[in-house]
Amino acid sequence: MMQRPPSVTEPENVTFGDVGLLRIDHVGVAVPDLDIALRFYAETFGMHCVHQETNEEQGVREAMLAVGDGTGPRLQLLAPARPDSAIAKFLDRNGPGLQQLAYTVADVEAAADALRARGLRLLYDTPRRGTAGSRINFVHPKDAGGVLVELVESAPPVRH
Ligand code: V0V
Repeated sequence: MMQRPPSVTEPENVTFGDVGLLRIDHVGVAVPDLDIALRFYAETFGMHCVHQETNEEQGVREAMLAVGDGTGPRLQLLAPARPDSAIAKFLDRNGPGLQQLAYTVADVEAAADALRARGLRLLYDTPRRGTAGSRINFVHPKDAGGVLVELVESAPPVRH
């Protein structure tokens, strides 16, 4: 007789899908120095940078690295642009390492509302500007199992 795996649970009153997570967008790693980290990831893992920018509001210098054929989730390197930034604080407390897990969503406001309705704290009342014109919000890590969860709505494609 088939036995149900003991790890499978059936949460009650959960409507799957209304948060609208589409896929893992990127994993964010805090690094003290962006240029040194870019060189390390290129020389060690053969990853190449597909986008780089400074986000003044977030106080970060950041780079997106493609993995393999570049169609999957990316690695985001995050270096502090000023000493009072979230990344500087993270580095002071933890040192370099995994800082966030980001999911692609179609509608960041709808995703944030669905998570608020479940009692999770979103860091911003309204979305802020993320990489490459995306709109972003975050779930407080204390409400998401110790993981800083980012929601990313990509910028619409540019029409020529
Ligand atoms: C803090 N904590 C974390 C954490 N940061 N836990 C897991 N992952 C992290 N990244 C824990 C910390 O160890 C404490 O635990 C507790 O949370 C402290 O909470 P708090 O006092 O409320 O907050 P702070 O001051 O430590 O700040 C944490 C938050 C901050 C998450 C609120 O980093 C923030 O606002 N982050 C969102 C913005 C951000 O990360 N920007 C940089 C990436 P104990 O000790 O109490 O147990 S910008 C980006 O991703 C962009 C532009 C993009 O993707 O497009």
